[in-house]
Amino acid sequence: MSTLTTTATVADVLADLDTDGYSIVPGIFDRAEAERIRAELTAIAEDVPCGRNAFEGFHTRRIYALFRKTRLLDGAATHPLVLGVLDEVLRHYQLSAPTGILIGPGEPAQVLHHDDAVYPLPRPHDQVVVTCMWPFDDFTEVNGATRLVPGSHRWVERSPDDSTAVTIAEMPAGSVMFYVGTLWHGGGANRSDRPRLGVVLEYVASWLRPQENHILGVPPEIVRQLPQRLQELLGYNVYPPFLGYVDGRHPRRLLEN
Ligand SMILES: O=C(O)CCC(=O)C(=O)O
Repeated sequence: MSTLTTTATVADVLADLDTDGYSIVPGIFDRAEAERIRAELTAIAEDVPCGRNAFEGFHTRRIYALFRKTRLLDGAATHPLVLGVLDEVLRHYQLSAPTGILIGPGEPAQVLHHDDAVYPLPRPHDQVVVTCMWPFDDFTEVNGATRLVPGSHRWVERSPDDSTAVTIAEMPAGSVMFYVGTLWHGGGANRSDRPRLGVVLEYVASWLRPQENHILGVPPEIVRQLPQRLQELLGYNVYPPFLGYVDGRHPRRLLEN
């Protein structure tokens, strides 16, 4: 069962991830909060150009450096259900690619891919990436809901082809969808008349380089104001015994100056 109820536990999500590679939990944000986030990110996106290639989407606006631009996602990034799942799957992790994705009308479906493909790791391997997709519109087949290939997280030398069965991740705004880094998926085609907003908060094992360089993307004067757990997720952490030190010390010390 990859769509759970609002009261889903870490164990429920882990069971879905094991079977299908993804799990949907509705009702994390109520409608009003989801709408507030949608309004703020839509305003931010007004200054953002459309994508530069088919993967980003020529009709799609992507908001990068999210944690410099809004405080409304701090709670999503550190939600107890999310951290509980990540603790089990990745153990020690940080944010990799936090991105607001407004798929615009007329955008065709994105190529299916898996998020850990950016790391040259031979399959099979332990999970090193987990992505949380937060829809701030109702995701539908018409407006570009994420497309997934259930079970493909276990594929070793296989890639999707024309015969591959694809599931459309329809879900209400305010849900969270987890998927593991080996799962084949992609953004859907938007055949509606308004942009579809989803925020991906992708996390990676802390021994790997995150896709976005948050240390440069989010200035220290902002990071200083954030909860310690979020600072850690933005790169102010040390993977034992000492990956990530600065001048021989924990990077958190830099925030004390
Ligand atoms: O927007 C989506 O539904 C998924 C986007 C995605 O997978 C990506 O850009 O890597």
